Amino acid sequence: MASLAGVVACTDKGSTPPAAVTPAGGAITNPGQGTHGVVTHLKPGELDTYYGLWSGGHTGDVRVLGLPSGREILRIPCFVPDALVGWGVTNESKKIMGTRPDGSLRYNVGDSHHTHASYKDGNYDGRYAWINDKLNSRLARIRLDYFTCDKIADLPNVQGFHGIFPDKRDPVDEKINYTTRVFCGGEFGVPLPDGISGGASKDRSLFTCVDAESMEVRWQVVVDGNCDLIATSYDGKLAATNQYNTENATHYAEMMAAERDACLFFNIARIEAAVKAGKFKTYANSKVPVVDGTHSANQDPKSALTAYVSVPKNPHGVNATPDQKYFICAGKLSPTATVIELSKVLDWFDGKLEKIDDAIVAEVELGLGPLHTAFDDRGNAYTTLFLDSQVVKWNVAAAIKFHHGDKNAKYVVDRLDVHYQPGHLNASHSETIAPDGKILAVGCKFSKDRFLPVGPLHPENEQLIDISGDKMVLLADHPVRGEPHDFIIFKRELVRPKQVYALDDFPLAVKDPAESGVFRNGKKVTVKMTSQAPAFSLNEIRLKKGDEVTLILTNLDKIEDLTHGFAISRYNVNFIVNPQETASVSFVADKPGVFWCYCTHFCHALHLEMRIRMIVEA
Ligand code: CUK
Ligand code: CUA
Ligand code: CA
Repeated sequence: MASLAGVVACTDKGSTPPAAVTPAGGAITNPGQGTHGVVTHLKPGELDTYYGLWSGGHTGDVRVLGLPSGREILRIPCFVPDALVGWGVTNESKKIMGTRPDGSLRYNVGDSHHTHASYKDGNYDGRYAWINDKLNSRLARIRLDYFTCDKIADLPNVQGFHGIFPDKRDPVDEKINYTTRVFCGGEFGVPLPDGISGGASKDRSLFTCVDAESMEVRWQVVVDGNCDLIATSYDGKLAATNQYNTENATHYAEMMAAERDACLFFNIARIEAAVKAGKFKTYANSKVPVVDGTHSANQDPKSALTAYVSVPKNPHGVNATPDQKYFICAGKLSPTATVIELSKVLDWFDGKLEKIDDAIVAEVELGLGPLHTAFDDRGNAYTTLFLDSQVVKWNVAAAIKFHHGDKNAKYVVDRLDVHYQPGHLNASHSETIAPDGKILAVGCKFSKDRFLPVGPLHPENEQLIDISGDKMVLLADHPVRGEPHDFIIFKRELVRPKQVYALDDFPLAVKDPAESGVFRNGKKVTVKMTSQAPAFSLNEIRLKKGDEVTLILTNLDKIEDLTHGFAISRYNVNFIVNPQETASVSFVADKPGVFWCYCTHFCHALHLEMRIRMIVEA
């Protein structure tokens, strides 16, 4: 009953801090802690103060969490079919996901890692979020007005598409102070049909730019070594990726051969100009312009598209500090974090800094296995230490002082054990100009003994940490289905989701029950139908064996939360229509007989009675 202590202590609405917050679970404490303001246990009916967008990992979706409670509110399917909403079942969702010539889904598995949202004026603007599919090199966009996936882009020429980050503004046009591009890091080298700048058959990784609005692939950059995670600068001028495989190796042992790898910078305005000027090539399988970002082609700083900053062995995450000045590249195989000053990188591109490595303003020891870094509003960074199973809080300014010889500069502020082996972490509005320094979520890869045992597959353990004080305080454990990797946290005021669709947004909408019917054109049959609780507009659907059927269903109910489902027994059809939404499915009526079609979403006292028959004549 230890957790009850947490319940009793948390009687507050969150506006004024309670006298003492007992961490959920009771047993986890950080001795010597005083008052902290984060309440994880909400009273029934209370709403969370933050949204969390969580990558879904193997399920290829985005999970929406309420924070600080950690309650999962929604899953937004993107890359993998979803039986609740009929994602991968309806024609509309299949069109977004992509199909083969026979109409089946091109892919029905995924592996999503990174989710990030669109920016305006350096902060989230609540328009879009994006998520990657590492497995099949796809980028999905979520529109945050409906919390649905509306477009998926396929990246050509790459495998192992890993990191993503939206730009935060345009590098040239003063007026464009919001996200217009999403940058994507291709991790695995693949053979390019006819090479670039020599070495025809050498495997290559590419950095890809996708247009945030159209979701078309705008351009790509061939690089030496690999791409991995991505960071973008607040002025829109720079993007960077950490490189752990500057060796261009195909086996892990060789990937660790070099003592230092790189953080690779991209000069966005110059790349755009090169593409405009026609200085690119294309490969047979796509029309996407590909520019040359290799070392040898970018020796002259004044014309270089890329700059390779040397960082210690096999680095992992790269993150932008909220003061807009630095990128921090975590060491992974090195116990260090490297702080790179962005104005100096720009100086190098202008010919004003002689050596690009002089852009490094600190390289400090943090602990074993540093992976990812988040930020508060007080100049502190929080880095996960995978091997040490810790989060280390460190002060960036003090680290720079220490690096420059001030050995009294104590840059490590605090350490906290987490459970266990953390990968990503993120704090509220961490990578924006407006971090609020309140809560930090940590994605622990191993949960071991933290939850009831359930056989060989353990959940991961997402831990919540209060970072509002000097010391970090562990607040809660949450089991999550594997393997989210990454997430962002933002204030709930940022989005105002719509709860009812607009009929006119659907070209196929059946706007009046009187339009319902079975319309035949030879073998092609269109079924038009509406739903209004507790009935569908047709009592039966009569078909002939072999008919090629498209069934269109519009939900005419206008009330929030009044969703209907439509499932056809033994026909592999099940999807939902939300209020004022239209969806369609196509199938061949290949089995004669009588098949019940019924509402699968509890909508009304007569929900069970909401069913009709489909009669397929032999
Ligand atoms: S990678 Cu998973 S812990 Cu895919 Cu973002 Cu670092
Ligand atoms: Cu309509 Cu249940
Ligand atoms: Ca390496």
